[in-house]
Amino acid sequence: MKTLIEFINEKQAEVPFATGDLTRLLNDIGIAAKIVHRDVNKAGLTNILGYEGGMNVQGEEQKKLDVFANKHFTEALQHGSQVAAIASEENDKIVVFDNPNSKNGKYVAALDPLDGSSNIEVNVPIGTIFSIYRRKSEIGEEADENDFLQPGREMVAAGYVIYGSSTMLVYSTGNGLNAFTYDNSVGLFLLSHNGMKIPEQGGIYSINEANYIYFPEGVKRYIKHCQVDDPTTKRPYKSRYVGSLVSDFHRNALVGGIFMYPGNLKKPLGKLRLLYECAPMAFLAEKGGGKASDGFHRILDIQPQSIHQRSPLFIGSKKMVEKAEKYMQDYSGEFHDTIENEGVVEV
Ligand code: P6P
Repeated sequence: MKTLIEFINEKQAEVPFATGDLTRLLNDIGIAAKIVHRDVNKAGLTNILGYEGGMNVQGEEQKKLDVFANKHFTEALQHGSQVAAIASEENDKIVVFDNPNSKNGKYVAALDPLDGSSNIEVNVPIGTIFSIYRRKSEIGEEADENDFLQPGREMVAAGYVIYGSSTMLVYSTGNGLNAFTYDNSVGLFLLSHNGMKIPEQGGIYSINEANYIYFPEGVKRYIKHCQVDDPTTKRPYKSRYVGSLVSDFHRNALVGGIFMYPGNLKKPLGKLRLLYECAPMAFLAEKGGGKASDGFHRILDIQPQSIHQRSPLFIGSKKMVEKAEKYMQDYSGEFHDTIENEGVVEV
């Protein structure tokens, strides 16, 4: 079995002029993941469940584990000094690391430290999402918000940790998608899926149908397309919805499927955040042969206007995303202009 570090070092050897900074950065993320795994895994036994008492930029009450995860991933990235600043779901503004070494960091990181934290109390899988960009500001200077306002295609690495029946770290540095399963007995992430490929077609659709009456017509018709009884196209598909992006994505990445969090008439850009949820998952989807769009625009081509900007998300098996996009274009074309008026700019 190959450890995460052995694998990263091996891959670094394949990348010309790799300096090892990204390797150290990914190693630091692996360490923070182990710390969060330890406490997520025994959350029921320790005083780590419940509310921290604060409110994050999402207007959501912060869970103790949200703050705990944010602290450990932030410290891991600051300690490593490859990262000059981070943007996090849990922080209103970017956090610029002002220690001398971090100012020389080549990268910035966008984080959702603990996505799906509302599921913690009921033992449903939750996850950490991270993405790494080369900074645009001068090395040696303090990083700034512009370092984060890059289209997702500029990402140099992205990944997620899923704290589920097993804890797994899935990441890509641009060449394929690889997954490591945490072995508690040795305290190591071991390579379990080398070169994950997202099936082009799947049999699962994943969407919160409680919002059905507000969905665009194209989404309503695509849902009905999934439910049609047509064995020749293996429909009806199964409906599966965990309510945790990382978990819903991970299942579809392994067995095929589509996850949708569309915009609706009340919230045209939906709920999910472009920078630290949609873009990293889109990067991973594409590296695994899948697809990700907002119904009209490739997620990785959208130019973020702000670090907490929202985006509709259709992600997973390529053919299923393309089918959903076709329904959006045929029945909800007006939505294209609506979301561009909300600030969606494709570059
Ligand atoms: P809803 C979790 O709160 C999250 O940010 C994602 O992980 C998940 O996909 C989505 O929100 C679930 O939202 O509105 O269906 O509860």
